[in-house]
Amino acid sequence: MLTHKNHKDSSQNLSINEKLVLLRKKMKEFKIDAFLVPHNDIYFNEITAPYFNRLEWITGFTGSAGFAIIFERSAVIFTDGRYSIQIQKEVNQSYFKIENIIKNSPFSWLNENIKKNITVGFDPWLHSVKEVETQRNTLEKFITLKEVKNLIDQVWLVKPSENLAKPFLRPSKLSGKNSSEKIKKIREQLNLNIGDGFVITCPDSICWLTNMRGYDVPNSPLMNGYAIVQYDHVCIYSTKETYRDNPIELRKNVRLKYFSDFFSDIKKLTKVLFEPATTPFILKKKIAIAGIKSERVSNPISLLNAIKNPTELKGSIRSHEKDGIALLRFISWFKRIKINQLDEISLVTKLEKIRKLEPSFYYNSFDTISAAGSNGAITHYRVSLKSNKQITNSDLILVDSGGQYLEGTTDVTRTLIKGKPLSEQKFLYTKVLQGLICLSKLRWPAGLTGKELDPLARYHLWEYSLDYDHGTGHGVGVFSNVHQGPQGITKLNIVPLKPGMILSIEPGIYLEGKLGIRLENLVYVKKHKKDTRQKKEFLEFETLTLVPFEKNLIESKLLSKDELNWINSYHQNIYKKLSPFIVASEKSWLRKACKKL
Ligand SMILES: [Mn+2]
Repeated sequence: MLTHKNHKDSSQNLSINEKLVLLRKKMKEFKIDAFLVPHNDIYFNEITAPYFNRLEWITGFTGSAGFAIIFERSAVIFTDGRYSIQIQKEVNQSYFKIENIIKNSPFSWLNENIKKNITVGFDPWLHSVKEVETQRNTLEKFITLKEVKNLIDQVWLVKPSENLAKPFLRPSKLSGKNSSEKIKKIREQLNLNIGDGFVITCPDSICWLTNMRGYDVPNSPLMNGYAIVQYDHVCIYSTKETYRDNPIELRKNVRLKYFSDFFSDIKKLTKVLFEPATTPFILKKKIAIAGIKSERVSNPISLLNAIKNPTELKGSIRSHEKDGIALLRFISWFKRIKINQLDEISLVTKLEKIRKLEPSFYYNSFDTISAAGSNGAITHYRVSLKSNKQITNSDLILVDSGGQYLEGTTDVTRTLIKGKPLSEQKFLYTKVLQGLICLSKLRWPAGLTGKELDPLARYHLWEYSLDYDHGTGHGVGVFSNVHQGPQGITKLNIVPLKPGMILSIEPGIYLEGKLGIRLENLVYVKKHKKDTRQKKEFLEFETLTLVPFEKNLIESKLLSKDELNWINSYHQNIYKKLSPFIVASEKSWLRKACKKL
């Protein structure tokens, strides 16, 4: 599903400068001095449908995380370390100043840089209740936040269509729990009485609760919509015109209505419950106007959704077997084919073609990253016709990709080489691999968080004053978002790891202008057997990903005996799991790839 996006808006034929002129005219009309443009849509999706890509439209930046502030005469755009090289290539710096969002958030930037009275406009659908309230308290007195219509929409006249498709039901035999059981659980956790309504504006939570999926979000099988959970049923609200005056019953306890009914149905509730961090500010305003009782809660679904039940884990395991077969076909093709026929795009196309052979594969879980040589240093590089690089024998090739299978979601990174590697390439690859092994074989006392595990994946790099500018791992859904919270292995994540959670382990090393190496497996958390002496509960990871590492890049003499044993048994397990499903020629390739080191 790789789309080579055209950064020029051909339909309206406007340059970035012309768009900024139009927007600034509107800002004047609405009497604001600045306008906030976040990346997210009204559902706070990470990957947004083209219809919602306002940040891209006004700045040219295509990354999945960003935020711009447009002033009367200047503008500033923020993103994180993953996109620091990409943003310089995509965004014209004579119009936009570029800032690192981790070092300086947009609001602290405003506090530091604005020294006069200004009014900053924002779209109340795109900023959460918590964000607006916090910022109103922390911003300097002379900076006023003012709700306005989305001004980009006022000037972006030829938008791509919203393209909403009919959702589909996912059988309970794949989800492990039916929607009635899930609704009951939410009712109990939130103490919902008849007449109370819990508002959810997050598609991932809605789809989990109702065992339903859709086609509205690129790379994630989700349906866009808001929902109200009541005592014994859920009502979903979609902007799809078909449901106007024509609500449907999706399941016995799941209704689907048109979006305009959302606020009128809220008015009928005795009490509204919502999570401030993920609910758009507009909701708070509407509740206040209607004078309804409200209560702030944390969304119980995010944790329930993160802890996979045995059926969901079984599905994820199955999807990783299917993906392992696709990857073994891809890597063996890469090794076989003549080098002059290889460029970055050909890898992307071939891998997708191979994955598509599996009937339960829907589409890629994100745009494949295929990066040769120096392009590998651009952490979230996405190849375009312009950047496409021919592959040479000496290049390290970083391929980060994943699939959405009906059974589960995958995400895997391997770094490959065609020719004979240099000793520096082998050294760095092995250091990254040691980080992955260290976490993969770790056992830890129950209760630890991702923040506490993160340094272990960096230990072998830190020893040589090397590091990477991204988290070590993220939570992963089951036939849902490839990035799914609340768990994660990062410097900031303080969610205790619990059995059933799926995470990635993906350390890397990047040398700008030279190379990029990343290795990524998905794992899930499970209980480790108790020791009889202390009887303390310990946890460990079980690896899901079944893809051999690049043997040519492993410097065995740098590995301890334990690390060698880990790799050997990992490879042995791949062969055991995949060989029943593949033909003789594939078996013999895999046998070699998994041979003992
Ligand atoms: Mn990943």
